[in-house]
Amino acid sequence: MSKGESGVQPTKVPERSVDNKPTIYAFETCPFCWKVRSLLSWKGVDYRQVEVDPMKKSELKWSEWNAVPVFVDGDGTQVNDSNDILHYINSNYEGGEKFPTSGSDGSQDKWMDFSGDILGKSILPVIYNSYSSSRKALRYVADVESFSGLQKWKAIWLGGIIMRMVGKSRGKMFDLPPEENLVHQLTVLSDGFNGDFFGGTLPNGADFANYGILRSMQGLRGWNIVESHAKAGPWFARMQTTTGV
Ligand SMILES: N[C@@H](CCC(=O)N[C@@H](CS)C(=O)NCC(=O)O)C(=O)O
Repeated sequence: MSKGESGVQPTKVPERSVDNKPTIYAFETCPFCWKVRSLLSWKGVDYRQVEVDPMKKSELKWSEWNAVPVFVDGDGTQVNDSNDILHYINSNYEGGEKFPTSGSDGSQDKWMDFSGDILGKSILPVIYNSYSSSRKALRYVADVESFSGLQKWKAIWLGGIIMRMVGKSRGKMFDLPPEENLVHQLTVLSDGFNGDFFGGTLPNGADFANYGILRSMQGLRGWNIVESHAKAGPWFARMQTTTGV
């Protein structure tokens, strides 16, 4: 559980924006971070990513909010929590059509909440289904140049054990077994599509939020479930083409 407040923070932290560019503090495999990355890419924003050590989170020690993503704009504005960050970027950046603001479209709000409350929790027991699939998901750290050898080892081996436990506990939230539950939740998700996207002919906040969650799974255990889903699979492909990530 994160301390601190979600949303736009009262104090600016310009020293935390890399090269004075919009900067996202993230883990490569974090589903919530992919939500933000997909919107930034769709808008064509030139941004920087600081890879946070998933075990110690040392790169985030300066922030009271100690979960990723944290967004720091070029002027130092700090925004916490993925849905708040999506709304901040939507309101403050040009490029692409703007989607409804928070609270102004009940359906968009509902599906944005679904991304974290249900879909984000449904993918974890599928990806982190065994110690070996958990280590596979964490193997990306081997390529992070800023991490030491020991950090990489800990992230893969200790992180693998922790994520396996997290996967198990998230699995208990649902009645169905993990794979069947994911299929079911993708079918529930598809009910929200309004033509090509949740937003109709263009993606809205619900599209970026749910796409990001699923994008974090691409190439990992269970990815075939998303790819082969009759409605969510083609929607995912449309979102990938549209966002370019
Ligand atoms: N509600 C937050 C959830 C963020 C979250 O749970 N991030 C995970 C990574 S996927 C995290 O930082 N976990 C580490 C921790 O909370 O200590 C959001 O939507 O941004």
